[in-house]
Amino acid sequence: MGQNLVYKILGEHLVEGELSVGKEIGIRIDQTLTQDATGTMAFLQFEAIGIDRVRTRRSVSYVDHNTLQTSFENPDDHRYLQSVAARYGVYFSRPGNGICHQVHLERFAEPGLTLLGSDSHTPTGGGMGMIAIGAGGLDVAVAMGGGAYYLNVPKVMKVNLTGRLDPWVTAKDVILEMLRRLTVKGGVGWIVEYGGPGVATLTVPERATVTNMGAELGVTTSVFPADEQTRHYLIAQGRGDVWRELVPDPDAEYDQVIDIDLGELEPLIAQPSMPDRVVPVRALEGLKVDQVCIGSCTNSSYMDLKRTAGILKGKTVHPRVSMTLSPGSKQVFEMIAREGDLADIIAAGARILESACGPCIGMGQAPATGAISLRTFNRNFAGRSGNRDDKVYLCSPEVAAVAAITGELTDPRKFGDHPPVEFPERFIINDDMIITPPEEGSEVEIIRGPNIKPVPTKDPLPDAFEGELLLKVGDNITTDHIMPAGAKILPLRSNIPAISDHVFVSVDETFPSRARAAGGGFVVGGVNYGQGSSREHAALAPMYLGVKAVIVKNFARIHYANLINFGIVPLELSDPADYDRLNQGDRLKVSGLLDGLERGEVELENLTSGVKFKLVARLTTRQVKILKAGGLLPFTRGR
Ligand code: MIC
Ligand code: SF4
Repeated sequence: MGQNLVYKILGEHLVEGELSVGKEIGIRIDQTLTQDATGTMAFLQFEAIGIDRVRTRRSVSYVDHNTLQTSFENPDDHRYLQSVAARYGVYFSRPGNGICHQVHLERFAEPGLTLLGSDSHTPTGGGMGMIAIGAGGLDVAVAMGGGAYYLNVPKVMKVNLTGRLDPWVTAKDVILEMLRRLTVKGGVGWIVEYGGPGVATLTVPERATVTNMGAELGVTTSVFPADEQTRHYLIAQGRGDVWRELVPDPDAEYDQVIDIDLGELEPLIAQPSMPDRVVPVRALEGLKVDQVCIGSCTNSSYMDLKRTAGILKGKTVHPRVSMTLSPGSKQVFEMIAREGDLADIIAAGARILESACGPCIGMGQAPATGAISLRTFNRNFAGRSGNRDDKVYLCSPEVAAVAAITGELTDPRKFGDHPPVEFPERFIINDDMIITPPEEGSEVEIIRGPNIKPVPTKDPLPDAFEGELLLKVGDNITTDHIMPAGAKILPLRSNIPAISDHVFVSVDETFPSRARAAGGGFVVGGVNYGQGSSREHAALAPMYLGVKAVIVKNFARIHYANLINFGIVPLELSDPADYDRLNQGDRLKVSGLLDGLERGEVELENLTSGVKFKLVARLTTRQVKILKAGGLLPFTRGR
């Protein structure tokens, strides 16, 4: 039986376990990436583990999220990150150099390697033929220390691409089509491998748009083969030497195969406020648009911005519309500047922002009350833009740019000729904004600002605990609900006591004070609980408030691991109907944990109603040990 690409790369990196679906394996991590919003915590944890130098082939620390400096916290964190990188042997990408995923793809990604990143969109690297996975900061800290990364072997879905995209139809439409078919929970437990003759028609940055937004499907990661397109891109990046061909065996097996004919796709758009609410653009034509934001790790590559410029050239942004542009990297920014495209974009009236995440994470550019905002990003979760009642739509740069001119959602195919853009033979290569760490870092002083507080830890797990059901929520709760981001809260990422005042505030403002008053308790939720980002603060801060267990119908992958890493017991309802037998304010007791977690079943008693039932604990032996130790940090230190 032939091997698929996913198992080939996993197999080359296997250090523990066997490649059989559902089984836990440990894999060696070649590269890591961190960013400033998750990185400060990750490096504090790395320091706490107590290893003298990173043991990966390459670790890169990026500053791209918390770039708005309204007070001292963010710049202090940047200084900490720069000094800690030099101390421990990590490459440091300075603020201004661009969004981690875009820069990593350009300068560091290599076919066949593994990459673990403390950001859920790390799978962008799958566009380069690597197994690139998003994880919590603590998992990345362990990997930086040379530890394996553990995951349950996912099933592999082949997406067989045929045909070729029509003009005005883009890679964004490929992933929106995937979201339309599979939904935001459809990918949990899967890796997607793209294949088929259509693959050869997509450039590496286009593939990266697709793998990037695979995160929104809930998949562990997505991967494309490394082929002639990959070689061409690497040569254009001056890195042709790292190319190697990587394709599945001709008789490779998959757990499922689905087909997408690229030639049948049309421009698509995701409606508020979930990335899977996808419809054809033509179905919403005429919708008045107030804001257009182009950028993010999904859609701010060279070609994306060249096409945007081609559409805007000689025109003016519609009077109703406020348009912003955030180039994905300094490389892209410099190239469109030198080639004159930036001038066309400025002349059209776009507001030029720095090369960073910006509006995608609510770092400015919140839409006005009731405004319709069209963004080329990957997430439109309610309130993420900074406005609780926002109406954010997700689409391609082409759809966004055309709407910026017409002031309303327009099928771009009616706009005229698709701007002709050539893929560059050579990108501008200048890595001066990436600081190489010194050979020997032990003398480097680590600079800490006053907002940087130690990582809180937890005691070992008791056999039973009781407490109040503090909050009951529904399906598809995101980490943006649990631990909101945005310009006001992000500066507290390195201060858990302070950030914990914001847990669940967009769902219930009283949550933090009630949790504190009750001395902690339980949270109950529905399906796909914790989807979205990798931010471990969505586990750490509730842990700090005393949340002991989260009981839901099922979990999203990264958040599930983060809960375990911080000693919060993740439990599933064995019968989804039990959800209705739990009410906010009930007093609950979970018992028999020490044995029960190993057996996979614990008992829950609702002390308010007198009802008892079983809860499922879906944990590997290793995860049980971590929970018993009080989390991954005490567990790792203990070893
Ligand atoms: C996001 O897109 O939600 C973020 C901000 O990049 C997060 C990481 C974070 O919360 O810092 C992610 O995707 O993991
Ligand atoms: Fe940054 Fe947005 Fe990408 Fe997250 S999704 S890394 S916030 S650009």
